[in-house]
Amino acid sequence: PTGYDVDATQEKWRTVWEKLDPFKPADDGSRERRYALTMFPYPSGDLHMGHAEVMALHDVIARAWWQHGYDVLNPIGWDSFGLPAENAAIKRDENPAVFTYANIETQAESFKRYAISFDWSRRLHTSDPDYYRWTQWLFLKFRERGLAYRKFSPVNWCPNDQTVLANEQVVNGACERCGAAVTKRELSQWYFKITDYAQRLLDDMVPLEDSWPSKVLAMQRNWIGRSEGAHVDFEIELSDGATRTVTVFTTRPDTLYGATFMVVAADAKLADEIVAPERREAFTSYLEDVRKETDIDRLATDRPKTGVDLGVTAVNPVNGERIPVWAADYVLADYGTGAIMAVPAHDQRDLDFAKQFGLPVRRVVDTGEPNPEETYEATSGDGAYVNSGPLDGIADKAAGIARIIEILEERGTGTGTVNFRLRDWLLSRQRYWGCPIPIVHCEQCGEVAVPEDQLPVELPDLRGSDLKPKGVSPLAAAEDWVNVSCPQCGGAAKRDSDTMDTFVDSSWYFFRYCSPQYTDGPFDVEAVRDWMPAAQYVGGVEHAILHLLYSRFFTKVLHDMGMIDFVEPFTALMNQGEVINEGRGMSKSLGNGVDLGEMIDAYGVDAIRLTMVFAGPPEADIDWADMSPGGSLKFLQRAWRLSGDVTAPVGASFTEGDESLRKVTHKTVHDAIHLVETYRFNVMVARIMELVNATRKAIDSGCGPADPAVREATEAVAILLSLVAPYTAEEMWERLGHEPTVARVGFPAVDESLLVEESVTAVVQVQGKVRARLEVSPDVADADLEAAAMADPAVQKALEGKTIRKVIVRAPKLVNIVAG
Ligand code: ANZ
Ligand code: ZN
Repeated sequence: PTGYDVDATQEKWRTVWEKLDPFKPADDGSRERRYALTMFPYPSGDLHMGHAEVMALHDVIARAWWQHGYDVLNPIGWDSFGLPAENAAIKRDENPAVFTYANIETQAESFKRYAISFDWSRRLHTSDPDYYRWTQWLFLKFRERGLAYRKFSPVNWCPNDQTVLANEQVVNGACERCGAAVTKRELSQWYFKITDYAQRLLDDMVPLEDSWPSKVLAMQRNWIGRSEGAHVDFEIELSDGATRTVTVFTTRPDTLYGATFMVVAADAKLADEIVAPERREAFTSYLEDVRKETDIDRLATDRPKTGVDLGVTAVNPVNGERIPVWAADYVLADYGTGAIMAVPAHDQRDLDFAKQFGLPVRRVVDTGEPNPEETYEATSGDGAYVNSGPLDGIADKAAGIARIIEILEERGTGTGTVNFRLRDWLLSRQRYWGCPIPIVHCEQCGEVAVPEDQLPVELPDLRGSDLKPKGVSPLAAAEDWVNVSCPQCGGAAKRDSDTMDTFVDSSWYFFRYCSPQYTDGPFDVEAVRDWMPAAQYVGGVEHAILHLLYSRFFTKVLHDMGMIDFVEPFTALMNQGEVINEGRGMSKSLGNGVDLGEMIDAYGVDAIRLTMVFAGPPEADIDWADMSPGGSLKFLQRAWRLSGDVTAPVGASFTEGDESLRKVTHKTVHDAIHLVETYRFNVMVARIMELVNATRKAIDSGCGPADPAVREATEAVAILLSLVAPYTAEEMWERLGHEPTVARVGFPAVDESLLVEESVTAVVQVQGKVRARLEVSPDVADADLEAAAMADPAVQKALEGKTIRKVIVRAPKLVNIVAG
């Protein structure tokens, strides 16, 4: 009955578009280029509601750029290495590639049906040897620059996935993927030296301030965790009479005179090395307990403090005071130097510890608050120094810190320093389905890089039971693969059997998109110069730290290698909200999942896309239970019907059309363009809806369907709708007598003269004398005009001390006030 056949329309236009290939950039410099990037999917199953949302939002931007006349790069690919495929392969006794590439095909088909304006010719998969060849190449380049190295150290270990995890992949002490409690293991692992870039990763965020979500910037800053302070050297008197220097990191060197004990991380090597023989037993048993705790537990402020006295003494470098040295869990081994000077009066953790073990408290800053020595409430504010020798008399923190650093540096017992929370990026994994590390271990030559002309080091064809986690990489057991001759000496050697974290693959894929078939390097530097940095990146806030930090790091290294001339990969970032249902995240256990395929079958692609875009601001969550895809479909049918009612011919002169409808049309187009640029897509949709209503009214009870303004309005609806509902828009465009594709016809030119709001001058008289002239709309209401007159300062002045007797309003021309 509606006449609009959703399924047939989808079928029809997909075929046409595939032939037209309208979203392949010309890439010849004839138009200004813009790169619209969206976070590439992981190929687990088919697309879901979350993909549908992010892609609908992302595509509004890409399609708007096409309509603006830009040459747009909007590529798609797959982040196709990773654990879930490997786990599935073990269950099915297959190679992970089978599951992976089947899912990729399913998702690609769904993306095509969903009509995202991708350039399909640039499709890439990170698990293709053509791709990972260059991941390996980059690894070797990083290594040449000293930015990839191997070290033996305690690492996070997931006992369930049987692999190490980066710090970033440990969430509240649990594995980010499977939720198992993470333990520590001593292993030799590969790292990227991201810490060399800590300061630049911070500094380069400044220009992103207005174009990245402040939340993401704050999370990155916090993760990098820059602290200014000092290293202070204490001499430790060991029980055998020897001494050794221990350096602490402090952000408050100015409180040095208040240090009443020292604390060393119980699990730091140092503690084990300095503990007095008579304290060793107590220390060892305490250390066993500490090993079981997570960092989160250890830093919690609300749990009772624990620790052991190590039985040795530290000497304060400025006053020679001898203070006891303790081991405790609240000091972390891998932050700062793993040792602190405890200043209980001005640090609550130290104060709690002092109280627990009866250690002295000495105030050295008088902040005007009650004395912490009595209250056991540490004070951390500014104030006058007391009990602090040369600092006494100084009245503020900054000056105090500067002065004590001067003193320490003069005496050679300390230096001002900056400390970062950021750790190097642990990149090796003991799993199969990842990019092999292109290194050979030779007994004679040690670590040897695989020569560039032998890349890629391809994965051997393993399947099922060969892949079962064994604590060492399954690749180590692939004898034929792992045993090679050394590229340097020709002797017997073994390949490195670890694979890379998949975040390595995703740290540079956006460069590859610029020249995906390039064979002389990871990317063609000229293509990257043409397209990058990406003008817009759209994706989930769950990548606020890991992926975005790593990608920024890679970009800086590529810059330093001289391959690119910019330092930040993504000029603007947008984080979409989450699609939830009945107020909660969708999950199998809650039974509230919504199937995207079923939704599309029921309402059509356009109605789902429109619902996603119209739901609210892009960054807000969408509760599907509150959505009305049926309502969206009804609206699309209304819009579609307009295209059948228009009777003015193609090419009719719009300037002869009905002026009031023309004004609505031009104002809508003008505003819609602005609304897209400011990410207010939902408001833009609301405006299109208003234009549809105005056009319907004009047809039914206004200028009628033959008026050129009706054609103009309906064409504008089709063009604007092409950003959100591509099938409906294309169908309308055809019914209006045009050739496909509406997606590339360009935004209608806005006639500025039609945007001017008319106004008339209203005169305000008091006692017959003109006191003010107001510019008002011709259809201003009497009450509004009266209020505007009364608010005018000149009118108020004229009325001072008088009583208003009568107000005569003749909108829009006159307000006459009688007073006395
Ligand atoms: C003395 C002091 C006095 C401190 C005072 C604070 C206040 P952020 O800002 O996080 O860098 N600290 C240093 N290394 C530590 C470790 N490995 N584990 C736990 N705590 C550690 O904090 C730096 C401050 O945290 C340092 O400054 C040190 O305590 C502590 F009134 O030194 B402070
Ligand atoms: Zn060798």
